[in-house]
Amino acid sequence: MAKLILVLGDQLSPALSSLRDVQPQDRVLMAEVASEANYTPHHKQKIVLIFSAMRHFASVLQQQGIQVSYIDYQQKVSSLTEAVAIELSRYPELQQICITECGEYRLEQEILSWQMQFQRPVVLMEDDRFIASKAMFQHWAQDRKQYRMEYFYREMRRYTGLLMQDGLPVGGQWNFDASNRKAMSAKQQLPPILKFEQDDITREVIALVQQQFPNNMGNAEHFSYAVTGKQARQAFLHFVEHQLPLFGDYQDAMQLDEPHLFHSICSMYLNCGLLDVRWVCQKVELAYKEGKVPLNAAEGFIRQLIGWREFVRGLYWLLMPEYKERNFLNAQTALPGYYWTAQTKMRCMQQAISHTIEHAYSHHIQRLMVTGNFALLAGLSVDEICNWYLAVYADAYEWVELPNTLGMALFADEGVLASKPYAASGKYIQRMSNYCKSCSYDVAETTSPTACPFNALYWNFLERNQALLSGNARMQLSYQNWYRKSDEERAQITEKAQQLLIHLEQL
Ligand code: DLZ
Ligand code: SF4
Repeated sequence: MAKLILVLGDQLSPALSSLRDVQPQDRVLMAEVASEANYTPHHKQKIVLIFSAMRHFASVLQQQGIQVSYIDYQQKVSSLTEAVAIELSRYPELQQICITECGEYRLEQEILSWQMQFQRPVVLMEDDRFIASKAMFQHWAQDRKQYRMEYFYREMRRYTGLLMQDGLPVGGQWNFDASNRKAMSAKQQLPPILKFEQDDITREVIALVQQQFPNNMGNAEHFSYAVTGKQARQAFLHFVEHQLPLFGDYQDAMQLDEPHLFHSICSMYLNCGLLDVRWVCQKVELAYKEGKVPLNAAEGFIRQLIGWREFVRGLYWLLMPEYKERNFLNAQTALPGYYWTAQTKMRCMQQAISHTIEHAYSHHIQRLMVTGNFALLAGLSVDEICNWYLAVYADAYEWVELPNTLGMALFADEGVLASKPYAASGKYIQRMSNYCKSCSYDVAETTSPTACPFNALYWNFLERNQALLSGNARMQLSYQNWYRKSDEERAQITEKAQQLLIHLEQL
Protein backbone atom coordinates (compact mmCIF):
# COMPACT_ATOMS: atom_id res chain seq x y z
CA MET A 1 0.00 0.00 0.00
CA ALA A 2 1.53 3.35 -1.06
CA LYS A 3 1.89 5.77 1.83
CA LEU A 4 2.12 9.48 2.37
CA ILE A 5 4.95 10.14 4.82
CA LEU A 6 4.69 13.56 6.41
CA VAL A 7 8.02 14.88 7.69
CA LEU A 8 7.80 17.91 10.01
CA GLY A 9 10.16 20.83 10.34
CA ASP A 10 11.73 19.38 13.50
CA GLN A 11 12.08 15.87 12.08
CA LEU A 12 15.07 16.47 9.80
CA SER A 13 16.87 13.23 10.65
CA PRO A 14 17.88 10.60 8.09
CA ALA A 15 17.22 7.90 10.71
CA LEU A 16 13.64 9.11 11.39
CA SER A 17 11.34 6.17 12.11
CA SER A 18 8.82 7.16 9.41
CA LEU A 19 11.56 7.12 6.75
CA ARG A 20 13.04 3.80 7.72
CA ASP A 21 10.88 1.66 5.53
CA VAL A 22 10.23 4.02 2.62
CA GLN A 23 9.24 2.18 -0.59
CA PRO A 24 9.56 3.40 -4.20
CA GLN A 25 5.79 4.01 -4.46
CA ASP A 26 5.65 6.10 -1.24
CA ARG A 27 5.77 9.91 -1.21
CA VAL A 28 7.33 12.13 1.41
CA LEU A 29 5.50 15.40 2.05
CA MET A 30 7.18 18.42 3.59
CA ALA A 31 5.35 21.73 3.90
CA GLU A 32 6.04 25.28 5.01
CA VAL A 33 2.61 26.32 6.28
CA ALA A 34 1.05 29.34 7.90
CA SER A 35 -0.28 27.59 11.02
CA GLU A 36 3.15 26.25 12.06
CA ALA A 37 4.91 29.48 11.16
CA ASN A 38 2.41 31.64 13.03
CA TYR A 39 1.11 29.78 16.08
CA THR A 40 3.59 31.89 17.99
CA PRO A 41 5.58 34.85 16.60
CA HIS A 42 8.78 32.87 16.02
CA HIS A 43 12.10 34.72 15.88
CA LYS A 44 13.11 35.37 12.26
CA GLN A 45 16.25 33.26 12.61
CA LYS A 46 14.23 30.34 13.95
CA ILE A 47 12.07 30.38 10.83
CA VAL A 48 15.14 30.71 8.58
CA LEU A 49 16.80 27.78 10.36
CA ILE A 50 13.76 25.55 10.00
CA PHE A 51 12.76 26.46 6.44
CA SER A 52 16.34 26.34 5.13
CA ALA A 53 17.10 23.06 6.92
CA MET A 54 13.79 21.62 5.63
CA ARG A 55 14.68 22.57 2.06
CA HIS A 56 18.17 21.08 2.37
CA PHE A 57 16.78 17.91 3.91
CA ALA A 58 14.17 17.53 1.14
CA SER A 59 16.88 17.75 -1.48
CA VAL A 60 18.94 15.05 0.31
CA LEU A 61 15.91 12.75 0.26
CA GLN A 62 15.37 13.47 -3.44
CA GLN A 63 19.00 12.67 -4.18
CA GLN A 64 18.41 9.30 -2.53
CA GLY A 65 15.68 8.62 -5.08
CA ILE A 66 12.78 9.20 -2.71
CA GLN A 67 9.73 10.96 -4.18
CA VAL A 68 9.27 14.22 -2.30
CA SER A 69 6.52 16.84 -2.53
CA TYR A 70 7.68 20.14 -1.08
CA ILE A 71 5.18 22.92 -0.45
CA ASP A 72 6.92 26.24 0.12
CA TYR A 73 5.56 29.22 2.03
CA GLN A 74 4.77 31.21 -1.15
CA GLN A 75 2.08 28.65 -1.96
CA LYS A 76 0.08 30.01 0.98
CA VAL A 77 -1.08 26.72 2.44
CA SER A 78 -2.82 27.37 5.75
CA SER A 79 -2.03 24.24 7.76
CA LEU A 80 -0.51 20.79 7.66
CA THR A 81 -4.05 19.43 7.36
CA GLU A 82 -4.50 21.43 4.17
CA ALA A 83 -1.09 20.29 2.90
CA VAL A 84 -2.08 16.64 3.42
CA ALA A 85 -5.44 17.27 1.70
CA ILE A 86 -3.67 18.78 -1.34
CA GLU A 87 -1.23 15.88 -1.55
CA LEU A 88 -3.98 13.26 -1.29
CA SER A 89 -6.05 14.94 -3.99
CA ARG A 90 -2.98 14.91 -6.27
CA TYR A 91 -2.05 11.35 -5.40
CA PRO A 92 -5.21 9.48 -4.39
CA GLU A 93 -3.28 6.20 -4.60
CA LEU A 94 -1.61 7.08 -1.27
CA GLN A 95 -3.72 4.91 0.98
CA GLN A 96 -2.05 5.46 4.32
CA ILE A 97 -0.66 8.47 6.20
CA CYS A 98 2.49 7.76 8.11
CA ILE A 99 4.19 10.15 10.54
CA THR A 100 6.70 9.99 13.35
CA GLU A 101 5.01 11.26 16.53
CA CYS A 102 5.29 15.03 16.74
CA GLY A 103 6.66 17.28 19.46
CA GLU A 104 3.61 19.29 20.45
CA TYR A 105 0.26 18.32 21.89
CA ARG A 106 -1.70 20.84 19.78
CA LEU A 107 -0.32 19.34 16.56
CA GLU A 108 -0.91 15.80 17.76
CA GLN A 109 -4.60 16.69 18.17
CA GLU A 110 -4.65 17.98 14.60
CA ILE A 111 -2.99 14.79 13.32
CA LEU A 112 -5.40 12.59 15.25
CA SER A 113 -8.31 14.11 13.32
CA TRP A 114 -6.92 13.00 9.95
CA GLN A 115 -8.07 9.40 10.08
CA MET A 116 -11.73 10.52 10.04
CA GLN A 117 -11.20 13.44 7.73
CA PHE A 118 -9.18 11.62 5.07
CA GLN A 119 -10.70 8.16 5.52
CA ARG A 120 -7.28 6.55 5.65
CA PRO A 121 -5.34 4.92 8.44
CA VAL A 122 -2.92 7.29 10.18
CA VAL A 123 0.10 5.42 11.48
CA LEU A 124 1.94 7.29 14.26
CA MET A 125 5.43 5.89 14.72
CA GLU A 126 7.52 6.24 17.84
CA ASP A 127 10.06 9.04 17.79
CA ASP A 128 13.03 6.87 18.71
CA ARG A 129 15.45 9.73 18.22
CA PHE A 130 14.75 10.15 21.93
CA ILE A 131 16.41 7.56 24.13
CA ALA A 132 13.45 7.15 26.49
CA SER A 133 10.19 6.32 24.75
CA LYS A 134 6.99 7.78 26.19
CA ALA A 135 6.13 4.29 27.49
CA MET A 136 9.52 3.93 29.15
CA PHE A 137 9.09 7.27 30.90
CA GLN A 138 5.57 6.42 32.01
CA HIS A 139 6.86 3.18 33.44
CA TRP A 140 9.57 5.05 35.34
CA ALA A 141 7.08 7.65 36.58
CA GLN A 142 4.29 5.35 37.71
CA ASP A 143 3.93 4.95 41.47
CA ARG A 144 6.38 7.79 42.13
CA LYS A 145 5.09 10.59 44.30
CA GLN A 146 7.81 12.94 43.08
CA TYR A 147 9.62 13.04 39.77
CA ARG A 148 13.25 13.93 40.31
CA MET A 149 15.55 14.32 37.34
CA GLU A 150 18.53 12.98 39.25
CA TYR A 151 17.01 9.51 39.68
CA PHE A 152 15.77 9.38 36.12
CA TYR A 153 19.24 10.44 34.98
CA ARG A 154 20.88 7.59 36.85
CA GLU A 155 18.55 5.13 35.14
CA MET A 156 19.49 6.65 31.81
CA ARG A 157 23.19 6.37 32.56
CA ARG A 158 22.69 2.69 33.34
CA TYR A 159 20.49 2.20 30.29
CA THR A 160 22.88 3.87 27.83
CA GLY A 161 26.11 2.82 29.55
CA LEU A 162 27.42 6.37 29.04
CA LEU A 163 30.23 7.22 31.51
CA MET A 164 29.70 3.91 33.27
CA GLN A 165 32.22 1.30 34.32
CA ASP A 166 31.29 -2.09 35.77
CA GLY A 167 27.81 -0.82 36.55
CA LEU A 168 29.11 2.21 38.45
CA PRO A 169 29.44 5.85 37.42
CA VAL A 170 32.90 6.77 36.17
CA GLY A 171 34.69 8.92 38.76
CA GLY A 172 32.70 7.42 41.65
CA GLN A 173 29.80 9.88 41.61
CA TRP A 174 26.83 10.48 39.33
CA ASN A 175 26.82 14.23 39.26
CA PHE A 176 29.56 16.86 39.31
CA ASP A 177 27.21 19.84 39.37
CA ALA A 178 28.93 21.31 42.39
CA SER A 179 32.08 21.89 40.32
CA ASN A 180 30.06 23.51 37.52
CA ARG A 181 29.35 26.84 39.14
CA LYS A 182 32.47 28.90 38.71
CA ALA A 183 32.19 32.59 37.97
CA MET A 184 34.41 33.81 35.15
CA SER A 185 37.18 36.38 35.17
CA ALA A 186 36.79 39.11 32.54
CA LYS A 187 40.30 38.16 31.39
CA GLN A 188 39.25 34.61 30.53
CA GLN A 189 40.13 33.91 26.88
CA LEU A 190 37.07 32.80 24.95
CA PRO A 191 37.29 30.23 22.15
CA PRO A 192 36.26 31.09 18.58
CA ILE A 193 32.71 30.39 17.47
CA LEU A 194 31.97 28.69 14.19
CA LYS A 195 29.80 30.49 11.64
CA PHE A 196 28.48 29.13 8.38
CA GLU A 197 28.29 30.95 5.05
CA GLN A 198 24.81 31.39 3.65
CA ASP A 199 24.19 29.39 0.47
CA ASP A 200 21.58 30.09 -2.23
CA ILE A 201 18.84 28.19 -0.41
CA THR A 202 19.42 30.06 2.85
CA ARG A 203 19.61 33.42 1.07
CA GLU A 204 16.28 32.73 -0.61
CA VAL A 205 14.70 31.80 2.72
CA ILE A 206 16.11 34.91 4.38
CA ALA A 207 14.51 37.10 1.70
CA LEU A 208 11.22 35.26 2.23
CA VAL A 209 11.33 35.68 5.99
CA GLN A 210 12.23 39.38 5.78
CA GLN A 211 9.27 39.88 3.49
CA GLN A 212 6.67 37.65 5.14
CA PHE A 213 7.56 38.09 8.81
CA PRO A 214 8.78 41.71 8.98
CA ASN A 215 7.52 42.31 12.51
CA ASN A 216 8.82 39.14 14.15
CA MET A 217 11.73 39.46 16.55
CA GLY A 218 15.27 39.77 15.26
CA ASN A 219 17.11 40.17 12.03
CA ALA A 220 17.68 37.32 9.59
CA GLU A 221 20.31 38.97 7.41
CA HIS A 222 23.29 37.88 9.48
CA PHE A 223 22.03 34.32 9.91
CA SER A 224 25.06 32.04 10.25
CA TYR A 225 23.80 28.79 11.78
CA ALA A 226 24.19 25.31 10.34
CA VAL A 227 21.36 24.16 8.07
CA THR A 228 22.45 20.62 7.19
CA GLY A 229 23.30 17.57 9.26
CA LYS A 230 26.89 17.73 8.03
CA GLN A 231 27.30 21.35 9.12
CA ALA A 232 25.64 20.66 12.47
CA ARG A 233 28.07 17.81 13.16
CA GLN A 234 30.94 20.10 12.22
CA ALA A 235 29.58 22.73 14.64
CA PHE A 236 29.35 20.14 17.38
CA LEU A 237 32.88 18.80 16.86
CA HIS A 238 34.11 22.39 16.99
CA PHE A 239 32.41 22.72 20.37
CA VAL A 240 33.97 19.48 21.64
CA GLU A 241 37.42 20.69 20.68
CA HIS A 242 37.20 24.33 21.74
CA GLN A 243 34.44 24.91 24.28
CA LEU A 244 33.74 21.61 26.00
CA PRO A 245 36.97 21.47 28.07
CA LEU A 246 35.78 24.49 30.09
CA PHE A 247 32.02 23.99 29.61
CA GLY A 248 31.68 22.32 33.00
CA ASP A 249 33.51 24.99 34.96
CA TYR A 250 31.69 27.93 33.40
CA GLN A 251 28.28 26.43 32.69
CA ASP A 252 26.52 28.96 34.90
CA ALA A 253 28.71 32.01 34.23
CA MET A 254 27.58 35.17 32.38
CA GLN A 255 29.77 37.84 30.78
CA LEU A 256 28.95 41.25 29.36
CA ASP A 257 28.47 41.15 25.56
CA GLU A 258 29.47 37.48 25.38
CA PRO A 259 26.42 35.39 24.53
CA HIS A 260 28.17 32.11 23.76
CA LEU A 261 30.99 31.57 26.30
CA PHE A 262 31.61 27.81 26.52
CA HIS A 263 28.16 26.66 25.40
CA SER A 264 27.57 24.46 22.37
CA ILE A 265 24.61 26.39 20.83
CA CYS A 266 23.67 22.98 19.43
CA SER A 267 20.26 22.53 21.11
CA MET A 268 18.67 24.12 18.04
CA TYR A 269 20.23 21.41 15.84
CA LEU A 270 19.32 18.58 18.17
CA ASN A 271 15.75 19.75 18.49
CA CYS A 272 15.10 20.05 14.74
CA GLY A 273 16.79 16.73 14.07
CA LEU A 274 20.07 17.78 12.44
CA LEU A 275 22.03 16.24 15.31
CA ASP A 276 21.49 12.87 16.93
CA VAL A 277 21.58 12.71 20.71
CA ARG A 278 23.40 9.35 20.85
CA TRP A 279 26.10 10.51 18.42
CA VAL A 280 26.57 13.73 20.39
CA CYS A 281 26.91 11.92 23.72
CA GLN A 282 29.32 9.36 22.27
CA LYS A 283 31.57 12.14 20.95
CA VAL A 284 31.62 13.74 24.39
CA GLU A 285 32.35 10.45 26.13
CA LEU A 286 35.15 9.73 23.66
CA ALA A 287 36.71 13.15 24.26
CA TYR A 288 36.73 12.33 27.98
CA LYS A 289 38.23 8.87 27.44
CA GLU A 290 40.95 10.35 25.25
CA GLY A 291 41.82 12.77 28.03
CA LYS A 292 40.77 15.84 26.04
CA VAL A 293 38.09 17.06 28.43
CA PRO A 294 37.67 16.72 32.20
CA LEU A 295 34.98 14.56 33.75
CA ASN A 296 32.94 17.48 35.13
CA ALA A 297 32.56 18.85 31.58
CA ALA A 298 31.67 15.51 29.98
CA GLU A 299 29.29 14.51 32.78
CA GLY A 300 27.67 17.96 32.92
CA PHE A 301 27.04 17.93 29.20
CA ILE A 302 25.74 14.36 29.03
CA ARG A 303 23.44 15.09 32.01
CA GLN A 304 21.81 17.95 30.07
CA LEU A 305 21.00 15.56 27.24
CA ILE A 306 20.16 12.14 28.64
CA GLY A 307 19.01 13.66 31.93
CA TRP A 308 17.22 16.98 31.54
CA ARG A 309 16.27 16.81 27.89
CA GLU A 310 14.74 13.35 28.06
CA PHE A 311 13.20 14.05 31.47
CA VAL A 312 11.33 17.20 30.40
CA ARG A 313 10.06 15.48 27.29
CA GLY A 314 8.77 12.57 29.35
CA LEU A 315 7.03 14.90 31.79
CA TYR A 316 5.48 16.95 29.00
CA TRP A 317 3.78 13.95 27.44
CA LEU A 318 2.89 12.47 30.81
CA LEU A 319 1.12 15.61 32.02
CA MET A 320 -0.30 17.34 28.96
CA PRO A 321 -2.79 18.89 28.28
CA GLU A 322 -3.58 19.73 31.90
CA TYR A 323 0.03 20.81 32.57
CA LYS A 324 -0.28 23.86 30.36
CA GLU A 325 -3.12 25.24 32.47
CA ARG A 326 -1.15 25.29 35.70
CA ASN A 327 -0.47 28.57 37.45
CA PHE A 328 0.27 27.62 41.06
CA LEU A 329 1.39 31.10 42.10
CA ASN A 330 -1.44 32.81 40.22
CA ALA A 331 0.97 34.95 38.19
CA GLN A 332 -1.02 37.29 35.94
CA THR A 333 0.97 40.48 35.33
CA ALA A 334 1.37 41.51 31.68
CA LEU A 335 4.80 41.07 30.12
CA PRO A 336 6.70 44.39 30.06
CA GLY A 337 7.57 45.64 26.57
CA TYR A 338 11.33 45.25 27.10
CA TYR A 339 11.02 41.47 26.74
CA TRP A 340 10.64 42.28 23.04
CA THR A 341 12.99 45.28 22.75
CA ALA A 342 15.70 44.88 25.43
CA GLN A 343 15.13 48.54 26.32
CA THR A 344 15.57 48.36 30.06
CA LYS A 345 18.02 49.88 32.49
CA MET A 346 18.52 46.50 34.17
CA ARG A 347 21.82 45.44 32.60
CA CYS A 348 21.29 41.72 33.16
CA MET A 349 17.88 41.79 31.46
CA GLN A 350 19.16 44.04 28.69
CA GLN A 351 21.97 41.55 28.04
CA ALA A 352 19.86 38.40 28.09
CA ILE A 353 17.16 39.93 25.90
CA SER A 354 19.50 41.63 23.44
CA HIS A 355 21.43 38.37 22.98
CA THR A 356 18.09 36.73 22.31
CA ILE A 357 17.13 39.36 19.74
CA GLU A 358 20.53 39.13 18.07
CA HIS A 359 20.94 35.34 17.98
CA ALA A 360 17.58 33.63 18.78
CA TYR A 361 19.67 32.16 21.57
CA SER A 362 20.73 32.83 25.12
CA HIS A 363 22.20 30.29 27.44
CA HIS A 364 20.36 28.44 30.15
CA ILE A 365 21.40 30.60 33.10
CA GLN A 366 20.33 33.76 31.28
CA ARG A 367 17.02 32.06 30.55
CA LEU A 368 16.53 30.62 34.04
CA MET A 369 18.14 33.11 36.38
CA VAL A 370 17.68 36.43 34.54
CA THR A 371 14.58 36.58 32.33
CA GLY A 372 12.95 33.60 34.04
CA ASN A 373 13.83 34.70 37.55
CA PHE A 374 12.58 38.22 36.87
CA ALA A 375 9.28 36.83 35.55
CA LEU A 376 8.94 34.66 38.65
CA LEU A 377 9.71 37.50 41.07
CA ALA A 378 7.43 40.00 39.29
CA GLY A 379 4.59 37.47 38.90
CA LEU A 380 4.46 37.81 35.10
CA SER A 381 1.71 35.93 33.31
CA VAL A 382 2.69 32.26 32.92
CA ASP A 383 0.92 32.07 29.60
CA GLU A 384 2.62 35.13 28.16
CA ILE A 385 6.07 34.14 29.38
CA CYS A 386 5.71 30.60 28.01
CA ASN A 387 4.66 32.03 24.70
CA TRP A 388 7.64 34.37 24.72
CA TYR A 389 10.16 31.56 25.26
CA LEU A 390 8.47 29.45 22.60
CA ALA A 391 8.69 32.30 20.11
CA VAL A 392 12.14 33.75 20.64
CA TYR A 393 14.48 30.76 20.89
CA ALA A 394 15.58 28.83 17.83
CA ASP A 395 15.60 25.59 19.84
CA ALA A 396 12.09 26.00 21.30
CA TYR A 397 9.29 23.50 20.72
CA GLU A 398 6.61 23.08 23.32
CA TRP A 399 7.78 19.67 24.59
CA VAL A 400 10.99 21.26 25.81
CA GLU A 401 9.92 24.87 26.35
CA LEU A 402 6.85 24.31 28.51
CA PRO A 403 8.35 22.21 31.33
CA ASN A 404 11.46 24.38 31.40
CA THR A 405 9.48 27.62 31.58
CA LEU A 406 6.23 26.83 33.35
CA GLY A 407 7.83 24.26 35.65
CA MET A 408 11.44 25.08 36.20
CA ALA A 409 11.56 28.87 35.82
CA LEU A 410 8.09 29.84 37.05
CA PHE A 411 7.28 27.08 39.56
CA ALA A 412 3.75 27.16 38.16
CA ASP A 413 3.52 23.35 38.38
CA GLU A 414 3.83 23.36 42.18
CA GLY A 415 7.17 21.63 42.14
CA VAL A 416 6.73 18.77 39.68
CA LEU A 417 9.97 19.74 37.99
CA ALA A 418 11.94 21.66 40.58
CA SER A 419 11.82 21.01 44.29
CA LYS A 420 11.82 24.74 45.03
CA PRO A 421 11.40 27.97 43.07
CA TYR A 422 14.58 29.24 41.40
CA ALA A 423 14.00 32.66 42.97
CA ALA A 424 17.11 34.74 43.53
CA SER A 425 17.99 38.32 44.39
CA GLY A 426 20.52 40.46 42.53
CA LYS A 427 23.28 38.87 44.60
CA TYR A 428 23.15 35.68 42.54
CA ILE A 429 23.47 37.63 39.28
CA GLN A 430 26.31 39.68 40.74
CA ARG A 431 28.16 36.50 41.72
CA MET A 432 27.76 34.79 38.35
CA SER A 433 28.36 37.75 36.04
CA ASN A 434 30.04 41.11 35.57
CA TYR A 435 26.74 42.75 34.64
CA CYS A 436 26.11 44.71 37.82
CA LYS A 437 29.26 46.82 37.42
CA SER A 438 27.77 48.59 34.40
CA CYS A 439 24.17 48.67 35.57
CA SER A 440 22.14 51.81 36.38
CA TYR A 441 20.96 50.05 39.52
CA ASP A 442 22.91 49.28 42.66
CA VAL A 443 22.98 45.59 43.49
CA ALA A 444 23.97 46.31 47.10
CA GLU A 445 20.78 48.34 47.69
CA THR A 446 17.24 47.13 48.28
CA THR A 447 14.99 50.12 48.95
CA SER A 448 16.83 53.22 47.69
CA PRO A 449 15.61 54.90 44.46
CA THR A 450 18.42 53.25 42.47
CA ALA A 451 18.31 49.87 44.22
CA CYS A 452 18.52 46.71 42.11
CA PRO A 453 14.88 45.74 41.37
CA PHE A 454 15.65 42.06 41.86
CA ASN A 455 16.28 42.63 45.57
CA ALA A 456 12.98 44.08 46.77
CA LEU A 457 11.11 41.88 44.29
CA TYR A 458 12.82 38.80 45.70
CA TRP A 459 11.69 39.53 49.27
CA ASN A 460 8.26 40.53 48.07
CA PHE A 461 7.99 37.25 46.16
CA LEU A 462 8.51 35.40 49.44
CA GLU A 463 6.07 37.61 51.30
CA ARG A 464 3.40 37.50 48.57
CA ASN A 465 3.53 33.72 48.25
CA GLN A 466 3.99 32.86 51.88
CA ALA A 467 0.80 30.80 52.15
CA LEU A 468 1.87 28.66 49.21
CA LEU A 469 5.61 28.38 49.78
CA SER A 470 6.50 28.64 53.44
CA GLY A 471 5.70 24.95 54.00
CA ASN A 472 8.39 23.94 51.49
CA ALA A 473 11.32 22.54 53.48
CA ARG A 474 13.82 23.97 51.00
CA MET A 475 12.43 27.50 51.50
CA GLN A 476 12.87 27.58 55.26
CA LEU A 477 16.17 29.41 55.24
CA SER A 478 14.83 32.11 52.91
CA TYR A 479 11.79 32.68 55.13
CA GLN A 480 13.97 32.77 58.24
CA ASN A 481 16.07 35.50 56.60
CA TRP A 482 12.95 37.46 55.75
CA TYR A 483 11.57 37.29 59.29
CA ARG A 484 14.93 38.19 60.76
CA LYS A 485 14.42 41.67 59.34
CA SER A 486 12.70 44.28 61.49
CA ASP A 487 9.03 45.10 60.91
CA GLU A 488 10.08 48.50 59.63
CA GLU A 489 12.55 47.10 57.13
CA ARG A 490 10.02 44.59 55.87
CA ALA A 491 7.43 47.35 55.43
CA GLN A 492 9.93 49.46 53.46
CA ILE A 493 10.80 46.54 51.21
CA THR A 494 7.15 45.79 50.60
CA GLU A 495 6.49 49.42 49.75
CA LYS A 496 9.48 49.48 47.37
CA ALA A 497 8.36 46.27 45.67
CA GLN A 498 4.86 47.64 45.19
CA GLN A 499 6.29 50.72 43.52
CA LEU A 500 8.45 48.55 41.27
CA LEU A 501 5.45 46.45 40.27
CA ILE A 502 3.39 49.55 39.47
CA HIS A 503 6.21 50.95 37.34
CA LEU A 504 7.37 47.65 35.85
CA GLU A 505 7.42 49.03 32.30
CA GLN A 506 9.84 51.78 33.29
CA LEU A 507 12.55 49.65 34.90
C1 DLZ B 1 8.56 25.66 14.07
C2 DLZ B 1 8.09 25.32 12.70
C3 DLZ B 1 7.86 26.34 11.78
C4 DLZ B 1 8.20 27.76 12.08
N1 DLZ B 1 7.36 26.08 10.58
C5 DLZ B 1 7.08 24.81 10.22
C6 DLZ B 1 6.50 24.51 8.97
O1 DLZ B 1 6.18 25.38 8.17
N2 DLZ B 1 6.29 23.22 8.67
C7 DLZ B 1 6.57 22.21 9.53
O2 DLZ B 1 6.39 21.05 9.18
N3 DLZ B 1 7.08 22.48 10.74
C8 DLZ B 1 7.35 23.74 11.10
N4 DLZ B 1 7.83 24.02 12.33
C9 DLZ B 1 8.02 22.91 13.29
C10 DLZ B 1 6.68 22.45 13.83
O3 DLZ B 1 6.04 23.54 14.46
C11 DLZ B 1 6.92 21.28 14.79
O4 DLZ B 1 6.99 20.12 14.06
C12 DLZ B 1 5.81 21.15 15.79
O5 DLZ B 1 5.81 22.26 16.63
C13 DLZ B 1 5.96 19.89 16.64
O6 DLZ B 1 7.15 19.90 17.36
FE1 SF4 C 1 20.68 43.03 37.20
FE2 SF4 C 1 20.41 44.20 39.58
FE3 SF4 C 1 22.83 43.55 38.70
FE4 SF4 C 1 21.48 45.53 37.55
S1 SF4 C 1 22.22 45.48 39.63
S2 SF4 C 1 22.61 43.91 36.52
S3 SF4 C 1 19.39 44.79 37.67
S4 SF4 C 1 21.18 42.14 39.18
